[in-house]
Amino acid sequence: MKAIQEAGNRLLEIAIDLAAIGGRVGLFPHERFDADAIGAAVSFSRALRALGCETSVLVDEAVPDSLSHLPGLEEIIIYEGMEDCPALDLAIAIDCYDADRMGERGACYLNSPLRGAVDHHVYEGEPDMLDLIDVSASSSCELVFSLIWELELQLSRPLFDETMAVLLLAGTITDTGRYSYSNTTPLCLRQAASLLERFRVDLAALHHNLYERTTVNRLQIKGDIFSTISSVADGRILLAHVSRAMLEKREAPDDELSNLASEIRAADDAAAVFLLIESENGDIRVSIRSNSCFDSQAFARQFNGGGHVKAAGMTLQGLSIDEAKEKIAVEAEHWLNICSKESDHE
Ligand SMILES: [Mn+2]
Repeated sequence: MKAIQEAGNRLLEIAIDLAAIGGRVGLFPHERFDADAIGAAVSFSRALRALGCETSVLVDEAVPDSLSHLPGLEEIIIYEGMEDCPALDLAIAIDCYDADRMGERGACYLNSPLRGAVDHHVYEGEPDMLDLIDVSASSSCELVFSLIWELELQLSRPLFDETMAVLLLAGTITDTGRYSYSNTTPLCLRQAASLLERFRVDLAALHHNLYERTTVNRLQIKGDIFSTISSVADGRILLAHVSRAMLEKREAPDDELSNLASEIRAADDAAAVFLLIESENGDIRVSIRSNSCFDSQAFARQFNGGGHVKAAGMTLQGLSIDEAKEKIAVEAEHWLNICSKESDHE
């Protein structure tokens, strides 16, 4: 806990020092950013800019339609190559902790003399001096809220604004499944209360945009995906997939599909759920959701993926969807047997 606090304090000290000289800070949310990654990045960017830093939020791709309702996203820069890489004094990975999850932008991140992170994913190895990684935090937005709150206290001036309020709520709401997953913390609920006290946020509209708004195509692709669900291990492992052909038929984009993995997890007896999404380049992205003893993050790590205990992701290359399913089914059943035995002994 102390190490986490120290990393946060160091990050703030450097930000305050840089602000005094108009220093340049780059924020790097993970590739295929979600509401938490972009919400945390843009909120922190706004706060640092209010302090006096020059800031840039660099992303890989345009804002997906599903997040276009969020405010403040005009400032993000879509990175296409090193010519888009500004000279930086400090680069901060957001909702990830190293260049591996940044695609091409990794080169720009690594180019900065000082590098840090704000993240809540399970990590390997030792965090660096400026890596604020707290796996007990609900979201990166929770961590960014705490950083901005601390800056307000230290500098005795308001820094939060209405845009940040919506962004920080959006990130925490989605990462906690509307404050319903086991990662929901008392702190993130207090933070939500504080934002609602200070700013006018249309919570109903935000929830509608994040959870209810849909299109006929999306409903159809959801039906298509659910109809592919197959089960192994007596229904304790569920697998579903979506191929490019399925997406093309419905003219549906492939963002936000990982939410469907969470929906599948609600099936009675499901201990582990795998949703396989075929990427444009043929790679298969796998969203993993689990209940019970199944550790999604540890499972994903053996395929170079990562995430959290109950929600993780990984990418498989050089396999067809069927081959990938087969491989995962065998491996997952093995894992489930081991962890079920271990938890029986406890
Ligand atoms: Mn997150």
